[in-house]
Amino acid sequence: MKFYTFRIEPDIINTDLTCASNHHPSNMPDYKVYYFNVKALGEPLRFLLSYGNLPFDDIRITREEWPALKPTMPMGQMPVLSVDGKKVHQSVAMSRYLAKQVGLAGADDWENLMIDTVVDTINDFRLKIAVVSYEPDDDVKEKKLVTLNSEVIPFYLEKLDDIARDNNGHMANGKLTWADMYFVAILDYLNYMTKSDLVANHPNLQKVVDNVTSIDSIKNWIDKRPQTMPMGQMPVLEVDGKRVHQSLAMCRYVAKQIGLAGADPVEELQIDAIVDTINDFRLKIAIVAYEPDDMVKEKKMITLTNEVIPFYLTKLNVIAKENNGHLVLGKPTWADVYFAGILDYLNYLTKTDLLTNFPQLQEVVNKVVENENVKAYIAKRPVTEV
Ligand SMILES: N[C@@H](CCC(=O)N[C@@H](CS)C(=O)NCC(=O)O)C(=O)O
Repeated sequence: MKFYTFRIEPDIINTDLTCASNHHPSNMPDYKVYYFNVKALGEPLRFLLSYGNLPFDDIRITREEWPALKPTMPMGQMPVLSVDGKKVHQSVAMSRYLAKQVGLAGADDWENLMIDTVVDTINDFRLKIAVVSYEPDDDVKEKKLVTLNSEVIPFYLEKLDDIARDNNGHMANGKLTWADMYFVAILDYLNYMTKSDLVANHPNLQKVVDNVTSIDSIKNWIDKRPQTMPMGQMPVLEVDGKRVHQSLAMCRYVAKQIGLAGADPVEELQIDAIVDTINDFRLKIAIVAYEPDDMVKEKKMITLTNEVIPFYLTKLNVIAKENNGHLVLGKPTWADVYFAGILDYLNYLTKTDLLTNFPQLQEVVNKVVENENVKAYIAKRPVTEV
């Protein structure tokens, strides 16, 4: 029999889209986990590899990198596990495989069936939560949340808690298996989507969590794993150990600490309106800059360059003129700092010097970067492309 191997520029994109599976891992395989910088579906793989003390590259892909990498993944999704360079997918299938490598599979077909039934149930539960959590229409979501919270969640938790009780603090077979790892690894994601602590009133499920998190290798992994962000995204500001997110909310807060917020609610509103306008502008640029389809991008670029950019810059330039070289209230506010701070990024995205023909806006930026403290920060900050 002849096996055909299809490869797309393996040296460049480092992927192996082998159709016939004649690939067998070595005795000490080189493992790589590809996923976003969140726990979610990637965490069971990281738990299992850590449990077995199997070294792995924990590759975390940013949203910006993803469009280019997507076509190199077997089904255009992650998590993906690379075993000696062979990329495999499907988080549950990969977990089942890794469990065999680290001694957490069942001892026979029956035990494996018990594990599979509970893992598939956890996954049904996850999907029922996700369908509501990711519902884009607020009214529909509100309705769906009622059923989720009053029926679906209690039903699953009660059943799963009974299973954990009957299995002595485990999810199957009365002993530690990958079903326990899967449940505990994915629990943070379920808690995040439901904005709750799902095991709080389910002592047997809490016991499963305790059993897994008290294993030394898991404890080590939890201690050393990257702290993922409240929304899996950055920037994040840490204030006395408390992490907060959303760049505008954080800037608004910091502005209050340094006297650059408005003097009263009306002034605050005026600042917010300008900052939100700058952000609308940024998003309109980003949507074109990150468009993955070249033809579409070219078309969008025409409107962006001929209409959107001149419209925003002309408006903002008039505002800067009326406000004496500031963006609002005729005095320094965090709107000026926000604009000056984000300008390099906008120039990078548009591959231009946006302010060339907008002297009043340039004056806003000059005033910010000539501030002694800002100047000192710029002089010492790391040099980056963006
Ligand atoms: N059934 C798959 C689902 C994988 C999946 O939904 N991956 C999502 C992230 S959790 C993804 O890659 N989304 C990005 C995309 O589809 O472009 C699994 O369990 O691995």
